[in-house]
Amino acid sequence: MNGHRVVTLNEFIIERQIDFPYAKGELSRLLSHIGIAAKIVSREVSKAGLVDILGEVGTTNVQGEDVKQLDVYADEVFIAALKASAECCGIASEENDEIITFDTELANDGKYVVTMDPLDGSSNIDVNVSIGTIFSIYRRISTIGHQAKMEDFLQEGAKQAAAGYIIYGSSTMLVYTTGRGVNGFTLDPSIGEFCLSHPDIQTPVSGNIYSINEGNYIKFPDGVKKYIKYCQENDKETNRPYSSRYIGSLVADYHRNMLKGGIFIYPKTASHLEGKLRLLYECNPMAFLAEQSGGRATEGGNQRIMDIKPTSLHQRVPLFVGSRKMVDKALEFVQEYDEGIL
Ligand code: P6P
Repeated sequence: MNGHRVVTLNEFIIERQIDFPYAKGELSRLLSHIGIAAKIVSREVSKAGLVDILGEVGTTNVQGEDVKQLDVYADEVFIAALKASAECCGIASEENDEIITFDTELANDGKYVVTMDPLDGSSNIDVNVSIGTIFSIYRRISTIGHQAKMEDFLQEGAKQAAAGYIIYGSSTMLVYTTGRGVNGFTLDPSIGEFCLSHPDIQTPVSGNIYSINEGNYIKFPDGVKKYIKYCQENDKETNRPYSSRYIGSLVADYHRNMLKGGIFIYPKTASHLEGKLRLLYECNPMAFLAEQSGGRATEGGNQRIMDIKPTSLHQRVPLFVGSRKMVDKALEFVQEYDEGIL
């Protein structure tokens, strides 16, 4: 270590609590419990390649434990940690059709609700590609002392109290914002702590990476097709075309573009007018992180992702997110060629 003090996630959360003069530590406790769940899931994800030894899903492994699908396992771990925090009164999870409430006195007094995708991109587990947990935290608007209600979860993304993701990759990182910038923490397995490794992350205002599933090219609106062709021409500043980088795991594609500069697009198509990604636990958290690190996130027009009023838990919206100048340029093509169609 180069002599700098190692700042752990919990130390950072406590130190930053002064940013919120009225904070009584509830959000801090909630974030710390998310960190605990992340360590547990990280341990299991790192063993995923050993499932053959540990036993196939649906069987019992050498320890006599039931082997679960990792995304079901992650869902259970995060739900248990959020319940243990006693600060969360309800959860909307990609793995559950309906909202989850705990209906205990302790939980019903919780001031926050959480939306999450416990293991996004889990289809990539078998090929050892980075996957992630994505979460948003909102202050409840229903009456404290009672169970969480649907209205608590259908708030605009602009109402997020916090958002972040854990990326289970070459290392495990937790990246989050509470509206005071974006900070990244890398898990040091030797001490079992997330340590501040990427303070005050800034998305480069431009870049030369574009991320989109070009396998859907023929179904894209003309404006998106034109933007892809624009990326493939020589960039005037660098005199070379952009690079296409698409992992198929939102957290991994977003994380790379946030650090290096780039744009991620999952647009509407002729067959999926709403796109594929979920507003509550994929697009809103990424949009909060993007805006807090100097980037931009819209649904393909001038409407911010975070201004969309949700109407259902699992609704999908198109997503254009990343370096501000790149999103602006993509929207120029959309406005020129797609206004009013599709
Ligand atoms: P496609 C993973 O299934 C996911 O929800 C995101 O993580 C990812 O960005 C997207 O879907 C990939 O979708 O249609 O390109 O395979």
